[in-house]
Amino acid sequence: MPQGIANQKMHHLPILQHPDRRLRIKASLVEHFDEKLADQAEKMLATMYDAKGIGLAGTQVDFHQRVIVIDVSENRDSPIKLVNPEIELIGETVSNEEGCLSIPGVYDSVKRSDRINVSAQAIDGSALEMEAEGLLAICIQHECDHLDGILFIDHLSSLKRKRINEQLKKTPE
Ligand code: K1U
Ligand code: ZN
Repeated sequence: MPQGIANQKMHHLPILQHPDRRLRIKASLVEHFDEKLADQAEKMLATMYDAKGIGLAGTQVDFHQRVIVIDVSENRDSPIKLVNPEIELIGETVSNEEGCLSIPGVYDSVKRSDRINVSAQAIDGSALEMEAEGLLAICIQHECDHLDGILFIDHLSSLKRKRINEQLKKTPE
């Protein structure tokens, strides 16, 4: 089986890989809450679980509308779907190791707020408010960054980013 098809089956939706320019597109607000949107969110969850991630943003699967999916639970049985999320930072700044399904094999510490307020919409368009802390808060910030075309490596020093990009150029796909 050709490599591309095998990957697609394994992950349901193909995940864009840095430095793909489509990862830099700013996602649009979702305006239509329909079956198509619900189906897209389900596919994103399946893709995230298959890829063993704790989150996934629409941007990463070339869907440029403001949808993110997350599951930070140990049993992988607590999916969260957020549409048009907005966050308010209300915690302390902490350093945490992050990774990204669009930059496999790269992990580094990023400073983020350990507590946030989230205003969003559910997949049916109803309003949703929540407070998040710890890994969930960090993951939501990482995914919201994706919706604005920002990658976690953008939070690192330019020297670190340069080293990572040089390393990625050398690594065969
Ligand atoms: O958006 C993504 O690329 C998914 C990403 C989310 C994320 C991981 C870590 C901190 C913040 C956000 C991943 O799921 S990367 C793979 C992963 O499961 C992981 C990596 C490092 C620490 C914890 C989990
Ligand atoms: Zn990511």
